[in-house]
Amino acid sequence: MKYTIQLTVITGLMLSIIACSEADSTSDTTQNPTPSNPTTSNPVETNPANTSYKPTFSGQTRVGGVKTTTPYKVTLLTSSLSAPWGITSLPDGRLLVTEKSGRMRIVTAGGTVSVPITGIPTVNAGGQGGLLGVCVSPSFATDRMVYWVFSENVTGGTVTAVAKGKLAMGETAIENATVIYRANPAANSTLHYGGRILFDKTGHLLVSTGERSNLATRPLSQSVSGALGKIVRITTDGGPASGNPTFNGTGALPELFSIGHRNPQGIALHPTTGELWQSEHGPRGGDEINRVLPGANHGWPTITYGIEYGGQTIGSGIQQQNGMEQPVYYWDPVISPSGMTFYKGNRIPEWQNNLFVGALSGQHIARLVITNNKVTGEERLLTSEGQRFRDLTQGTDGALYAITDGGRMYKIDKE
Ligand SMILES: [Ca+2]
Repeated sequence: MKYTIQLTVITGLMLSIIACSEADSTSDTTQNPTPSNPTTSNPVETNPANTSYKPTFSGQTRVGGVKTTTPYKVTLLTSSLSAPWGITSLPDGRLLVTEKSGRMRIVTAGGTVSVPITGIPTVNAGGQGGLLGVCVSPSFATDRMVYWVFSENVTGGTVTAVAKGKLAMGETAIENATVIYRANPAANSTLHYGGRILFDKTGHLLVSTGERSNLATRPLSQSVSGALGKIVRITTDGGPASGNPTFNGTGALPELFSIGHRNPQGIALHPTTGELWQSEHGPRGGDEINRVLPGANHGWPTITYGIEYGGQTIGSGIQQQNGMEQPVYYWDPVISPSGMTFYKGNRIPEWQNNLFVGALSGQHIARLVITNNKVTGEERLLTSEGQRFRDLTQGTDGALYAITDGGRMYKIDKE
């Protein structure tokens, strides 16, 4: 089976088209492969693992590789963004993008980048912080409301904060920006903010927070009285949403949806089940994909498949414990999974309900085939671009749009 990737660079003029083809002897015999029955070959990861830990179940890591058979086209729309961090689709087909330093911009589906949008509260852009994830109201076409996550300076350090505001008609400003939620306690750290946000099916916000990456705050992932290392579910005014799970423990916060996370930088709702899925930066060898049900404890830092970056064991060095959820999938070595989305389009039918995850250190987009809540195939896309993929979304046109730390936005669509 041969397929062609065209890389089109658009800078007002079409400058170049680079075409390449690749022989794939493993897929020749399968016509119209379905997402639930991919033709798999050797795992895409070929480097040695960092640990000798064993997966809890078959298919929890290094599943067979798959290869997209539909010819698809990769278009570089722009290289002029500055450290974009979050991307979401607007109803008219344009993309709303955050930049780490504290700006938002609107990018057309053709790659034209707007002036910065003003009116956004100051962010602390040090370290891993800044203007982070973004989403818009389900009724954005009429209410024009934007919701975003950022790292905020507060007494005692910084917090992961959530704000909202209305995109003014001229699209050059956010009006009445208001901070609606802060993930306390503050920490003297500029790392592990989490930072993704989306609307669930009930009109409430799901937000991921990190454990702030120091040994003092790390255990707070397991504390129900603090909001670090959690998924929280809040109203559009920032209060705890109705129907949240109840966690046992003194001072349990009513906004908690799940606990035991390290640094979750990707969240998405499964297209058919509606359940929340999540990507999480783990320690060395312990990056995870999780299916996050309400009330769940995802284990950090008690259980993990990784070790400290210095090589030491974490905690008791255990990978399972009663009452703690197993990741659906993990990567060792890590790929640094960031923003992610399920593909719901019909442009490339074999991608239906697949999970696409941006990889930072991995410098690719991971395509995960998921069958009955298990990963059954893995592919690495855009590996030749040399980019740290920070976030991606599906456009209203059914294409995927991805942003990179290097300031690029790509469109990935049927040829
Ligand atoms: Ca975990």
